[in-house]
Amino acid sequence: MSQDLEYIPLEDAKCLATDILLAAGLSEGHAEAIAKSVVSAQRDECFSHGLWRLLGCVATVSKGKVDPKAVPAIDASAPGIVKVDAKFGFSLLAFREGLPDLIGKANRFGIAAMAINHCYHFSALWPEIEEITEAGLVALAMTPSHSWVAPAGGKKPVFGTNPIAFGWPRPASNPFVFDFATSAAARGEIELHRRAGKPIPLGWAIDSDGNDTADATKAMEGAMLTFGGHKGSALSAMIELMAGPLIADMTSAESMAFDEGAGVAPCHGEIIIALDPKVFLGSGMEQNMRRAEDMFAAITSQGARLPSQRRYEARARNESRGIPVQTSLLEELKSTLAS
Ligand code: NDP
Ligand code: PYC
Repeated sequence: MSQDLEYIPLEDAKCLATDILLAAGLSEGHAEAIAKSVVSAQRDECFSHGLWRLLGCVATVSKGKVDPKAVPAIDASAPGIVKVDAKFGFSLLAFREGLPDLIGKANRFGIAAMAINHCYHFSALWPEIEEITEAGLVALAMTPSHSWVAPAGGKKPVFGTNPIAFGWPRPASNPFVFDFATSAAARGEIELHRRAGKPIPLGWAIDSDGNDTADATKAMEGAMLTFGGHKGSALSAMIELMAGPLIADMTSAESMAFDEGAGVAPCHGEIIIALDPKVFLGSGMEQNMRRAEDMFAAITSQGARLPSQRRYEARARNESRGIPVQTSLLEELKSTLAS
């Protein structure tokens, strides 16, 4: 597959993504919410959750799994909880619809959680985290996926690639944000290696006989591995529990069974927790936010980088020069409009 890159204006990328999603049959709300996420990821050079994901969205719709026009229903009746039933639509519109209540409750009670249920989920979590830090809140989000990942010490998939993301608002800088899969790499990374015909690093996955593999196809047929051995494994289990049974939604294994071999986006829940430092700290807000800045300075002053720094640099670069897209991917995306 050609790795040649083209740089396309941000607005063109948004229009292309929206057109593809509308042509696939998604409602305007879903198309806008999805386009915003995948274009942001492409802009920030997070390619595993960028424009390429549109192909998966189109397949998820064409296989009749997702409701492309689902209207999320919000229940904000409990004090610190917002429940959003995505009604088997994609997750991003449900997040957008529930966000004002999540922020309002966090401002009021100091802490609030949003449970999104019955959603097809394929996106990076940091765009959601950034929307919460923009409101001055600390944020934590997590979600299961499909059971592709073996627990540490085992060889059979139980967990999803289960991302966890955290954000801390900073008065004079981009927020501190990290967002990573609890597998050694996101499945999207392995898929991109497969598409490019490249080997994957050892330690990411085992083949179906339980042997280490650098072959992306064999890795996808076998089992992925957790990051950090038992530590990633325990975090992954926590995510299954927090965004599964705690919110009465599917685990990654249940999502895989629900898929019935269609091979489309996972369907499950997501939990997002927001904390308002103003409520925790009151008059101590400024002083304590300064202490956080001291910690960031202790990291960066020795040449270490903060998570998301690479992403923010890519954003600054690409907002003016256009966002990088592989020529072959661009052609593949445009061809979905012709079919
Ligand atoms: P990466 O391993 O690429 O990066 C994870 C995080 O670590 C990023 O915040 C990154 O910041 C930071 N980071 C990387 N290198 C360094 C470094 N040297 N020093 C400090 N920080 C660093 O992510 P993954 O492949 O694990 O995940 C990619 C994406 O996949 C995530 O956005 C995640 O949400 C998504 N995902 C979604 C799933 C879903 O079910 N919806 C499932 C699994 C993953 P930076 O970006 O600046 O490099
Ligand atoms: O890259 O692991 C992944 C993933 C799963 C669901 C969406 N992305």
